[in-house]
Amino acid sequence: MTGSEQAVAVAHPNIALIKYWGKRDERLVLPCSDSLSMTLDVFPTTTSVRLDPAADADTVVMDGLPARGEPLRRMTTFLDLVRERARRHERAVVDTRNTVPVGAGLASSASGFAALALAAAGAYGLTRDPLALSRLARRGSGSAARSLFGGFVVWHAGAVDARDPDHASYAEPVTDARLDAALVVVVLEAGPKSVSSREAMRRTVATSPLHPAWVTASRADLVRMRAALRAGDLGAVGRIAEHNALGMHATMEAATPPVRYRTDASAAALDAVRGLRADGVGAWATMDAGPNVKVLCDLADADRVAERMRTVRGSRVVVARRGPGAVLRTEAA
Ligand code: 2P0
Repeated sequence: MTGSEQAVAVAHPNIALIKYWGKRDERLVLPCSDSLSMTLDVFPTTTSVRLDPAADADTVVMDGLPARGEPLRRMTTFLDLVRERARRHERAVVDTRNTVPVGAGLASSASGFAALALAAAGAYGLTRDPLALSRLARRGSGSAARSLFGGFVVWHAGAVDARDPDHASYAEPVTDARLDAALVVVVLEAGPKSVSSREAMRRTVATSPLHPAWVTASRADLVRMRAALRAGDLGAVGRIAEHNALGMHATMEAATPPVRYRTDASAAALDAVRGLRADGVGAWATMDAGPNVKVLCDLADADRVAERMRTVRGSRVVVARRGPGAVLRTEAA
């Protein structure tokens, strides 16, 4: 099969309700445990990939500026994998535009590598199979495997003794979820984070005595989370998600040296969420590799939750709902 030489893809970020924190294989990006997320309807990434037979290196433009250093290296390594699989040699011209602040703990690498995987597979004529695309996106960034799909999504870690571990680790939609929730995104700091999640995970796995216990607890959380989604039980979903996220932060704070993403502003936001619950509003917090807080609540309560979260000093609040999976937008013949 030959590539269509150019493709444009759009993907949205996802927020994990059961977190991915720690790899058992760095090269293949195989996680220590399954994770489960909700894809958002805000902050999409749009990425175009065009093959350039005359070029001797990939060119990447991110948000209008030429990419260099580590971001460029990661994308080139990813394109090398696509070329190897497609048995093609042409270099690519990549243009990627985020609508989310890079490095703000809002998973721009998830939407970024999901869009890049889909666009690169389109341009180089690789697979269109969604599960295969999620495996491919995983190689760019673990959480990207989940952004291939809309709504609630589970990413299987795959059995440790699987014959083909790469094949065994993929994401797929949770088709029996009976929940339509909002995630109120509370941006407290939009600057780049102090420690990358990749390095933070590495350090946690290598040095945190709490990590094995969290992985074990996370497996049980996932089983309970799936049941809660099937039952449409928002309260259970929220409680499990908050517990799982706070446990993840505890594991990294117990690493040497500690990784601490929580700030005073995060603590104020978590207090505001507890305050909402004390007032009888169903609201539960989750946090990722940064100070920002995301609040899960019923769609009907989203405006009230957003209003309360805006009282946290320095916050910028965006209400997100369930968003769509990654799509190819246009494709030159
Ligand atoms: C998640 N995070 O499940 C977790 C929770 C952040 C906290 O996946 O090293 O950018 O590229 O596989 O996917 C962020 O880490 O890490 C992440 P790599 P990624 O959403």
